[in-house]
Amino acid sequence: MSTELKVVAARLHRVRMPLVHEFRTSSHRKAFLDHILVELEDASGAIGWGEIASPSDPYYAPETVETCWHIASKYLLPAILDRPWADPADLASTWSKIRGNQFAKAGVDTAAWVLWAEVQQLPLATILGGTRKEVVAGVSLGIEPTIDDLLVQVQHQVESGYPRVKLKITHDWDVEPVRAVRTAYPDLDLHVDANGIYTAGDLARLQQLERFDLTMIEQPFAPRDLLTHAELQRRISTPVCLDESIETLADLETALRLEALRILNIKVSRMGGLTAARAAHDRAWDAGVPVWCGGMHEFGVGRLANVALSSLPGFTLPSDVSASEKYYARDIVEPAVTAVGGVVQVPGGPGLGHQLDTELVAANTVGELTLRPGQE
Ligand code: OSB
Ligand code: MG
Repeated sequence: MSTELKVVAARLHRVRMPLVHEFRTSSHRKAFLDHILVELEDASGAIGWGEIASPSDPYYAPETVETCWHIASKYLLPAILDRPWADPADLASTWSKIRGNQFAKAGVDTAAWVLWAEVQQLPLATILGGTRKEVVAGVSLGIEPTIDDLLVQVQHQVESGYPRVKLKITHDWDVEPVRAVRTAYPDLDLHVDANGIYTAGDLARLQQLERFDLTMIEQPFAPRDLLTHAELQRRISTPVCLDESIETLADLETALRLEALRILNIKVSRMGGLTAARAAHDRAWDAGVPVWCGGMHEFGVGRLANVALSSLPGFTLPSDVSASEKYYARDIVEPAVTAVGGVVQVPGGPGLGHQLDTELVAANTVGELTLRPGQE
């Protein structure tokens, strides 16, 4: 479409929401999240929302909520304010000189996509090229105090209908919990995620996981350690999946060349937005690598962007797009995102397809900033 858009006002809202269940990985622990909602307003008055889903601390990626606020308010938003554009990909190219800062970029890029969809009155999934009407969700379960606590969580999620369960693992929480869950659920689609805690010295330990018929082992080694991922993949038949390692298309190219992965986790946040996430999907599709959409405990805005992305044809594995209620007592979108039998409907309405609960957002806002042209 040739409509020209122009962002005439941009707002950042730092919103704090408690998780219904504390979440622990090999690298961090959290009970509440501060995500930054990005609100872009077009000259026509249309609004697009995006979500910067950075964790508070730099343990998953180098960014924090404060660095995202700084980069968005000082660099990303000033670069796009008052600048005519016709396609969200044009906007992302205005900040091509800004290195890294993928989470901050992702929130602004998503808001631009949603604004574009709103102006065209089309669903976000449709303008991305999505083909599915519904997407299959899995759940990601953190490290629990005991194996019995973990089994309670798995039982709850399996009874809710989720067909795939991912378990967070670390040095003292790998073979035993995986054995316990596999014994209780012999046929469950089960995978593990180490968030990069292991090193080359742990290859033999990771090989012990082979016997549990896992769908994949996600990010066993540090993000930049592609060679050890390739070494593990040569030694095991369980597919290695990369998450933290892949922040750019060039990272994906290198990993494919090294045969360091057989499955790709695509996160909108980690790739720096929907434009790059879709490009990663296209490249993986060409390479014959199945993909799924990872999550960062997004609030409703980021969650619906993940659902839209997951409707692209290459997302053939269950994605971390569980229902809102797994994370939040009340989500910031109305209606909340729901899953029936582990299946989430792709919204058919324009933009994100759900309304923002502006009252809840206002009640949970802990910081706000408005930028207009000339006032940056
Ligand atoms: O590695 O996928 C990860 C949450 C925070 C940081 C890293 C990860 C995760 C998850 C959550 O696994 C997935 C979800 O949103 O349900
Ligand atoms: Mg992961």
